[in-house]
Amino acid sequence: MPLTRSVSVTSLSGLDEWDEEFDLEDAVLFEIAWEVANKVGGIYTVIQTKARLTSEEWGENYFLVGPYTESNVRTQVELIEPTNGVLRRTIDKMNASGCKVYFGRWLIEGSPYVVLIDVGFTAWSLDRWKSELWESCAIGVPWFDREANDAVLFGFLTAWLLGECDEPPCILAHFHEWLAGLGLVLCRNRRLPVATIFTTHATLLGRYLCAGNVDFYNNLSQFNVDKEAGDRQIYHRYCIERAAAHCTHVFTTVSQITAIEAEHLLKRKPDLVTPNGLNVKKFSAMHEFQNLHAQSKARIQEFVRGHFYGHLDFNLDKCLFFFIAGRYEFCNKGADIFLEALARLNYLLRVNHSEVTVVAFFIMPARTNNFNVETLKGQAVRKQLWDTAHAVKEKFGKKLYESLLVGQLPDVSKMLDKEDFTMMKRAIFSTQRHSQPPVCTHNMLEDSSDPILTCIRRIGLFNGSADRVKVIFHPEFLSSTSPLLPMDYEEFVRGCHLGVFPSYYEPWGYTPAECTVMGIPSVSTNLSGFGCFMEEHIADPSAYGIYILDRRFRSIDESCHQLTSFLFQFCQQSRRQRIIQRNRTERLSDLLDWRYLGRYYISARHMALAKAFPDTYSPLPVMLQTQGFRYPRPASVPPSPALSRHSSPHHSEAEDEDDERYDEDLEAEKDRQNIRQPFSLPLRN
Ligand code: U2F
Ligand code: UDP
Ligand code: G6P
Repeated sequence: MPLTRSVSVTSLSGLDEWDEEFDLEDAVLFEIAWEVANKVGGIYTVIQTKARLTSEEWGENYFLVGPYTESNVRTQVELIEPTNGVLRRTIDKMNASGCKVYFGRWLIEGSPYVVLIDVGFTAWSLDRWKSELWESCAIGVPWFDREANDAVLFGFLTAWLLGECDEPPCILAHFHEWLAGLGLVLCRNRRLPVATIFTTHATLLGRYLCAGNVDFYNNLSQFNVDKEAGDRQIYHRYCIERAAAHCTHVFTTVSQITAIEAEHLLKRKPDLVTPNGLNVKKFSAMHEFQNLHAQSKARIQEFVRGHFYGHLDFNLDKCLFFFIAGRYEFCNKGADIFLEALARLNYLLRVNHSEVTVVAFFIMPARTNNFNVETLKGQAVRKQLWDTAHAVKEKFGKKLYESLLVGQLPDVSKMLDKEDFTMMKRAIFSTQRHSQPPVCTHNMLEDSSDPILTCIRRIGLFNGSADRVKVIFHPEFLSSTSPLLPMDYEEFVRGCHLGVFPSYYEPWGYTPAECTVMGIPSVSTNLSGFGCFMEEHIADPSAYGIYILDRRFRSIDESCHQLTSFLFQFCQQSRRQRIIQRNRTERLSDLLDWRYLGRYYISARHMALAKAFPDTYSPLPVMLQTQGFRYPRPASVPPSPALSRHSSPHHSEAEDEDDERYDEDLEAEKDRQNIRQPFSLPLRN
């Protein structure tokens, strides 16, 4: 076991460097979550993207612990013999006592070791463990809550695993979310020599209360938490979550806003905020991400050509693609105010005779029974037109070639014959359509009560030809194998112009963060962890393509109004302004890279080790925990791109592109000369 590991952060352009040696003795780190090698929601993204950095730091002494599911293991995990002697003995012992515990490498960047526990295999112990839980912690779990039953099994099994690993002097166990939290409670209850961290990515009550149309943030301190949990039949889950938050040595949440929520709803103030990062991949060519935008946009344009066949009366070159994506929580994710703002934008673009058309995509999974015929037909018609054009082009080319071979210029009137015209006329006839292009790409099971469709019916955004805003609802996550829109989510995001995430409840919000590292501007809110984090770190976020909507101090109507003005401003930008803005957005990637944000996890780990093993460890100096960075206002242009002036009197779109690199270099140079303003992050309470 390596005795000392060093953390070296040296290549983050502009952000403070951190090159320290931390003495970790021979500590072992277990990170425990229900979403290890098991994609359910955002916690999977946290663990999967962080794995490389944590593996670099902890090497052979890092183990992720999660549930075993055959399908996940088949596609993501290479099962191997345990490499660590203590762990091998522990796993053998557990397996000899009627458990099924597997060991392997998770095939992601960093290839971390995983210990996967088959909770179903030990279901025979459920009743016994439930009574033990009742006797030791007074938490009673009802039989019908399957997820809570899994939490009990997983909790007892992880506590068993950690209790058996008795050889290394210092075990550090990091538990994520209530589903894994019971293991922590049991470790403490059994007084195991384990340093513990509990990270909550949202609170159970917060999620439930917000989904129920409660004025959440104005009443945070007034909720009768036990009653609210009881009314929603989640009292037992709430008890597990609250017990984990109180038992742990170090309690963390993903954002300041969730820290406040936790303080009120779980009654413990988090010790530290551990913001979520991403594994940022840098391209060797600076403008590579711009090229990728152009390529992906072309593929979205193809889809739009098919979808709007027969009604393609708008200029695709002046068409902007907006999108919202994520779990289908209509109000929590802000789909409600996005639709309202789109209706207002439609009006503004019309009365201002704008040439811009906006296509707004809603990518939110709902219950469907497959694609609808009209949508599939659109793509078939487009393909047929393409094939026809191609066939005519081939014949035309051949005749032209023959003519040139004999030294003659072709007689243009004879290049196309009657048959060609018939074929082309037939193709044009097939594009006739009497209905409007559909709003929804699938047959919805609950069409009449679906919140997005109901709202669209009310505001009347039916993809009419006079509408400058068109809507496409794709109620399924994207996939490169789809017959309709064969793109994976990342490609799709790259091809869009703006991500719109006006969430009301969003502890962090990976979707706008993902947009940022791909250089795509986005709208988030000051009620989302990401929005607040960016507001804190950037002097003028909107100049960097980070539009932060005020949903905290404004009414819904005012927020809609502000969102409409963001969208309208965005539509008024020239191509050059969009390109420059994308460059700026992409420059923020370093801030969201685990190589920068990983330090908060490091701090949390040291804090926990110092609390549990004070003779061996001391917490990191405060400076290291709070050092921060603030992006200055871009030096070269006024704050809002919509207001920025052209640097020469007139530009065509083509000239705009030529100027792009020059402008960007100039701006980067000015930024370099600008003094970085040091600041202190109030992340530590
Ligand atoms: C937070 O996201 P989560 O991943 O915690 O949120 P969900 O994915 O909605 O998970 C909440 C619960 O819903 C269940 C899942 C959890 O108990 O097991 N669930 C399910 O059963 N089936 C599904 O298809 C999806 C969920 C937070 F909300 C974000 O803002 C953060 O970005 C994220 C990462 O910190 O954590
Ligand atoms: N996402 C996806 N496919 C899609 C749309 C979204 O994989 O078609 C992913 C997206 O990349 C993001 C996650 O869904 O990582 C949503 O995470 P977020 O933190 O925004 O919300 P959560 O669902 O965790 O509350
Ligand atoms: C990228 C490409 C350019 C292209 C531009 C389109 O910057 O490198 O070649 O013209 O995207 O930008 P737009 O915002 O109009 O999609």
